[in-house]
Parts: sequence; structure tokens; C-alpha cells
Amino acid sequence: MFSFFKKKAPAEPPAPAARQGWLGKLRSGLRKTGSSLATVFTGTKIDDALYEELEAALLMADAGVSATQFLLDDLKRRVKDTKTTEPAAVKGLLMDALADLLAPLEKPLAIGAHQPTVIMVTGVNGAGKTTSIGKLTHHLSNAGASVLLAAADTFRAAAREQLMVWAERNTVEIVHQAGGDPASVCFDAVSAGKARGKDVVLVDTAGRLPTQLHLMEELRKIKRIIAKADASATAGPPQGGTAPSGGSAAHEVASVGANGSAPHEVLLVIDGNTGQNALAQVRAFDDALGLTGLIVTKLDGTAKGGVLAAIARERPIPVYFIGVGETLDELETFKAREFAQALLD
Ligand SMILES: Nc1nc2c(ncn2[C@@H]2O[C@H](COP(=O)(O)OP(=O)(O)O)[C@@H](O)[C@H]2O)c(=O)[nH]1
Ligand SMILES: [Mg+2]
Repeated sequence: MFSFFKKKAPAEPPAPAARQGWLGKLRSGLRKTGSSLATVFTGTKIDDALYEELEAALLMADAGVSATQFLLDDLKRRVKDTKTTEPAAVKGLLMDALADLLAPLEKPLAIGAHQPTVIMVTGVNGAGKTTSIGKLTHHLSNAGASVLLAAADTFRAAAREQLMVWAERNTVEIVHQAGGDPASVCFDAVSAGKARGKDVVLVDTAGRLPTQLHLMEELRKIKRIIAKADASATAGPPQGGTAPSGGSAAHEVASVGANGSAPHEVLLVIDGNTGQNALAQVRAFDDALGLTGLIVTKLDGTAKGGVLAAIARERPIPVYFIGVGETLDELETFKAREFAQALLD
């Protein structure tokens, strides 16, 4: 599910049946893409017409120009190398090409090297940030990690309440302030996470467009404040709760410096339905913040899925999780080959 190298025993890996059920949802979500890609391979000849049709189908699936061209070239090479003559067999080669292209995006989220691991979650409005935080909390809790939520989407009272509902569902603690500003919520949350010995602090932020420069600057400020809280909370006495045991303050400051300061992960949540615009979001948020991972949501809906190929080609940031529904357990790790198969089914 993800790597968590603390003393606590990790949760059982999900049963194959559960994984199958989940894959079914991904498959049916991507079915339209699959059927238009599948018709490409129903002819009797491997010719220019087949490659042209495939090019159109990949572009329609949101793969973008660069990844489409890359896949076509790679596929032609594979066809030649294997001396393939049957169009139906080309589909299998395309699956290999796609799985190889997507492979660099497959990376588990690592928890446990820091206490707490601070994860900042960003994205445009409605991408699925808060929902994904709720699901991620469920995953982490199941694996034995203690989670603290930070309600740093202070734009709307409803946003804070929404996160409080997820905190309640997961029975985890939440730091929030009525009318507080996001940076101060983050400072409090990271300090509390340290003081209470939490394994993970998950920070929800308000949605924003990358073109809203002052709001992007606010995200950079939140990131700086998190780093500051991380450093100062290590040096200072714990403020209530139980302090994590072991190690002098000076020793911990040194180890934070050695391992990099919080936030340890900066995630961008993207809606799988936004097509090529998702790639623009990845670029912009990465340029502004230095992203460490992505969560791609709503792949159960009308999403075409090809955008992951575009991301792999142009900004290969790990896809830690994909979302395939609105409930607690509808978040799964990204597996390149599974995804390639679901896309071409
Ligand atoms: N079908 C589906 N809906 C999702 C998924 N993730 C989030 N949503 C829905 O998308 C909407 C916006 O989600 P929210 O978490 O509030 O977005 P935020 O503004 O980024 O925090 C809500 O109605 C969610 O239930 C998903 O993976 N699949
Ligand atoms: Mg939200």
C-alpha cells in the first residue's frame, strides 16, 4: 500500500478480491478510452492507417502530442523488433510501451523517516483534496500510523467542517481555528504533531488556480511556516500532550537538517477529468512549490486517463495514489502496468 518503516506492524495487504473490485471500477471508468483504442487493432493489416488511427485515439485520450509521438515511435520499434504482423498483437505491445512509459510514476509514499512526516496537499478547487485527505487518513491509520489533520483551508467555514467530518469518520485529531489564517493553523498543527508524537500531519489547503499569483505566494508562505514550526518545535519544549521519547533536542534538530525539513511531501491533487489542463497544473504547482507527488482523482468517472502518459513524458512526478470514488476506501496505489491494462481494456 505504501512503505511505513516504523515498529508497528503494517496492515495486511488488501485481499486480491478487493484489489480486483477496485480495478473493475478503474476499468469501467476508463472504458470509453479503452474501446476507442481497441477498435484501432481490429483491422487485418499493420499499416499507416492503423498508426494514424492510434495517434488520433491517444490524443483523444488526453495523452498529449509529446507522449503520443513517443508512444507511436516506441510501438513501431517494438513491432519491428518482434516481427509482429497481426494488428491484434500490436495491442499487447502498446500495453508494454505504455506500462514502461508510466513506470517512473510508480513510487510508494514513504512514512516513518520523520516524526511527524508533514504532508502538504494542494490543488485547484474541487480537485478532491479534502476527500483524498480523508481517504489517505484511512490508509495511514490502517497501517498503524497516527495522523493529525490541519484545516488550513480557511477560505470557507464549510471547508473546515468538511475536514472535521473526515476527522470524525477516521477518529483522528484535527487542528483548526475559527477565522484563523492558514499559515498559523499550519504552525499550530506541526507544533502539535511534534508535541503529541504523531506519525503524520496532513495539511489541507484552499483550492487555487496557478494563475492566482498572490494565492500561489500564500502556498509558498505556508510551506516556509511549516518548515519553521518543524525546526522550532524540535528545539523548544513540547506544548502539551506527550512528547516523543528519545533523543535530545539538539540531536533532533541535527537529524531534521540531515533529512530535510518539513514539509516532507508536497502533493498536488488533480482531477482526472481535466485532461491536458491537468498537465498545466502539474507544471505550475511544481514550479512554485517543488512537488514530491501527485494524487489523481475521479478516475471512476468520465476521465480518459491518457493524461498520466503526458505527465510521465513531461513532468514525471510520482503518482502516489489514484481515486476511484467518493468513499473512504476508494483510494489506491498507482501501478503502471495495472493502469496500462485498465486503459487498453
Ligand atoms: N467520483 C469521484 N468523486 C470524487 C473523487 N474524489 C473526490 N470526489 C468528489 O469531488 C468533489 C470535490 O471534492 P473535494 O475533496 O471537496 O475537493 P477539494 O475542493 O479539492 O477539497 C466532492 O464531491 C467529492 O466527493 C473520486 O476519486 N471519485
Ligand atoms: Mg477542500
